Amino acid sequence: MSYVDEVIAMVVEKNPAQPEFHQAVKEVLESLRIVVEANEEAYRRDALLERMVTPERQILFRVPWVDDKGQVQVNNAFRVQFNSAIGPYKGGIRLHPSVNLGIIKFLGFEQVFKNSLTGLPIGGGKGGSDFDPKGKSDREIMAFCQSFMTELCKHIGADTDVPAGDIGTGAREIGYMYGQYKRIRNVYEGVLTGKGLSYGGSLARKEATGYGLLYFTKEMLKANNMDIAGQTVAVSGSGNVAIYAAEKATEMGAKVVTVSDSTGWIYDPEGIDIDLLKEVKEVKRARLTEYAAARPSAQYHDKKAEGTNQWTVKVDIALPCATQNELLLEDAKNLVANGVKVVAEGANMPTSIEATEYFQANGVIFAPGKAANAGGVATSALEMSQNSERLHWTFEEVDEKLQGIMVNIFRNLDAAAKQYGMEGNYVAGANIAGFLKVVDAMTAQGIV
Ligand code: NDP
Ligand code: 2IT
Repeated sequence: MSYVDEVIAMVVEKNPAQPEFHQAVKEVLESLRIVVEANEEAYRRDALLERMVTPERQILFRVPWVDDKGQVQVNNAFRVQFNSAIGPYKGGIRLHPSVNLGIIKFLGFEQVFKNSLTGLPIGGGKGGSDFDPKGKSDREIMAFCQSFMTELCKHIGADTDVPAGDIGTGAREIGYMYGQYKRIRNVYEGVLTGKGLSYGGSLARKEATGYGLLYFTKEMLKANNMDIAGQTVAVSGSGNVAIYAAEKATEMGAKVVTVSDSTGWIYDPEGIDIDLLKEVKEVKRARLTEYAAARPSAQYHDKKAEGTNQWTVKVDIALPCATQNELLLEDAKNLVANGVKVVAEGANMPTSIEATEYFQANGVIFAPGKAANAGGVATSALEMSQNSERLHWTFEEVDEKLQGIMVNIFRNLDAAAKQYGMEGNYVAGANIAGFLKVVDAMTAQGIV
């Protein structure tokens, strides 16, 4: 058996019931075959792949909190500190009822390569809890966040591990967590990113993942003699990433005709009204039915009742921005049949391996999330820099740096794909480029 196959088999055997983690490891290692084969002897001796797929540290804890009825609730929480070869652990905190250790490990593993691709000094980690923020009062959210941080604060720090937002964790949750960290540790430091602007947050961090996705896509299209202006776009999700992806795509002259949430999706042939979407999602925290009610051109589709989703619409570009495995083979077939030309992942691993292969086999330009959505964590690293020098940069300064970073990421993975004889395979290019830097640092630092 090849070294890659041995390690994939080992991961499946040693990490039972963690299908998302298996999937992420398979996707990465499969595309590293050529690099691993060229260095097999040294990598085997150093157990390099075994160390790459095994988190440096995993912290599992309970989070007890009191709900508004006086009932004590208990949630499971995780922080997986995956790899610190190139910098302090860095990655978001996901609050969603589906969260389990396998999901946090898949996200932490992806984050290692993503953070490497940014070119900035950040290692990879991820955290979260099966707490469901939906329908909770502000006081309940605060109670959970404070209890969560009461334990987590023992394991993180501005030079150790710097969490941020992800699904279910936005500015409100980061604020409550930051307050509790400061209270217990008695230090005012950049231990979290995505903070509010009044207490150390960075301008453009909120917009960064969605904007970065479009800066990356624009550069990728340029290399393929295409442009974003004039294209029709399907976005999935209607959270932080989706909103700012839709906003930047619209600014660049595209027409975004769909957004979605976990229960339904909107088809708006006039183009999504970004201000209305923000009002519904960011201010009212309401469902997309409210968007449809306020917008005559919009049609609301219930996913369960109709058995459809936004990937059935005819578009040129698809931007999955909600969650993992939200774009499956069947969806890929629908999109290809409708003439899709480009798919760029705003979410982490939204496309299944089979769907990705189908796109690649059918000439669709495909950008993996670990490259295309790296603008969020890259801007988090810029927030860390500003906190360290105790200064604030202007929106334009941060946005300009973000554009430079996204263009560089594309150029690096494009070059890596070409160097290894896989021109146009941006999945392989991203995995190889991200991997090589981490390997170099791990090798230099000895067996740790
Ligand atoms: P938000 O919580 O702001 O929004 C998530 C959106 O996805 C919501 O519209 C939500 O619908 C939908 N969604 C979540 N879970 C599911 C599910 N199981 N099935 C269907 N729809 C779902 O999260 P973000 O926008 O921050 O994150 C979206 C994706 O982008 C995630 O994969 C995240 O890991 C990734 N990402 C985020 C970054 C960031 O900076 N925030 C950076 C890089 C990647 P509903 O409200 O109904 O639950
Ligand atoms: O998946 C991701 O890159 C994020 N959720 C952002 C992480 C960060 O540290 O900003």
